[in-house]
Amino acid sequence: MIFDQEFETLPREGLEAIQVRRLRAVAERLYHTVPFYKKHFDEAGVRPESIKSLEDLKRLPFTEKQHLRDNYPFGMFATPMDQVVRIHVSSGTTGKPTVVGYTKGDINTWSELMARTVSAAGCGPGDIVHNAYGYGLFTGGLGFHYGAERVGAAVIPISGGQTQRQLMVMSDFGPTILTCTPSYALYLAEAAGDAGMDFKSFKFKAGIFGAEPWSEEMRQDIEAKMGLKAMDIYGLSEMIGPGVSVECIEAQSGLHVFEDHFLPEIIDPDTGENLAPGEVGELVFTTLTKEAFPLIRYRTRDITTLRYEPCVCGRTLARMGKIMGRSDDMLIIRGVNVFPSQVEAVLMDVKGVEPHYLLVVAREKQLDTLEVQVEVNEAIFTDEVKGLQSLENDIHKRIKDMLGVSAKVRLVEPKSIQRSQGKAQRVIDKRNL
Ligand code: DLL
Repeated sequence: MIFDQEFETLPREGLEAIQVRRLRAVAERLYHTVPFYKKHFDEAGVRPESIKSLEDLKRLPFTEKQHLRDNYPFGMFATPMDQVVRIHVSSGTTGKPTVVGYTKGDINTWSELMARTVSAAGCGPGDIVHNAYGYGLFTGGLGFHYGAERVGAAVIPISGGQTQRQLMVMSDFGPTILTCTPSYALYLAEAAGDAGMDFKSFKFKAGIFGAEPWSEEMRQDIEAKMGLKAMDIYGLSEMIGPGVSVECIEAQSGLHVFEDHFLPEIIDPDTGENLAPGEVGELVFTTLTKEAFPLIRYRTRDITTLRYEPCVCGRTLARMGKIMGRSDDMLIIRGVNVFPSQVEAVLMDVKGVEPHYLLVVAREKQLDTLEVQVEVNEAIFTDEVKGLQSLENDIHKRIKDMLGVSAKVRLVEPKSIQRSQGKAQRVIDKRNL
């Protein structure tokens, strides 16, 4: 279902004309309202009035996470505080969080974008949305809440945690759409099994999963175990939260970027040069309609691709690939670049292995070591030592062949790796880099 028929299917020339107009307006507004941007533009020697085409975007300087830190908490806001009606933060793990603000208009835009998002997964009036993204400072819970209400669906604002209660609600209320992180979805499925329930007997038709990386192989596993269509959704607090891009249920092939609000680019993370469609690099976004917290060429650190062919669903919006990882959580192990999602893809292809794993990176005698801990199912775990040994060897070989690194593989007992109710932690890096 396409929520916004006009804007999601605009011919590209029409879309680009809107983008240029909005780009120039936001650059001008930031230049005059946010001291950081005035200085930043002046130092780069660009005047916002000189923006005449999308090509001119390249001349604008990047905004980095550090700039947001330097202006903590409200220094990047482009409206006075009496216009701000909501504050969220990004889910950083260390130090002070990044603070983001919304005007009434921003909340309205966000609700529209989330309405587009849930519609893309087939959610409309009559659906019941079991929303297990965290409510609070995290953008996930409230973002989905407003979008689901906007399309006329009924929302169960259950938030994360209290897994047993979640199962009771799922079984008694019959929700049709599940929204949570992919790792929490798997945990819910597992907990249902433990409680003697068959997750597939619930009424879910689709799940909208995101906020953390997950591989195509993980999708297949989730769909098979949970009996629903598993859709990928991407977003980040600095843009708006969830509601930046989403897959459509028709193709499940790339995430449609809501380009009339967020202008995407892919750059080489080392040189900052723009890359061609299809090339792998870092995603950069410019907000085109945000009022309280607009950003120009914000470096997300997320690694993916962009392509522009129209989709079978009818949307003309560019599609980004699944996020392969972040440039800052890419592991460099003995000089080889490894994304945790690549290891995940290898593991998920092995029979008997469960989608719960942990990568432990350390350094011994100046050499990096990678240990891959992965759970196996009960049947395999109770097998003889010989069977386990040969499975370990098999995984070791696959990782070596696919990624070019030697990993120590440790098969661990079912349910021994910590489950997450929000974003999963997959990597422990013990090196002091
Ligand atoms: O995670 C917003 C969100 C909520 C997205 C609910 C989707 C669903 P932050 O806490 O600011 O915002 O974290 C943003 O999470 O830069 C990516 O690194 C990662 N991320 C988000 N979605 C995906 C995804 C929310 N589908 C950061 N695949 C982003 C991979 C994702 N990584």
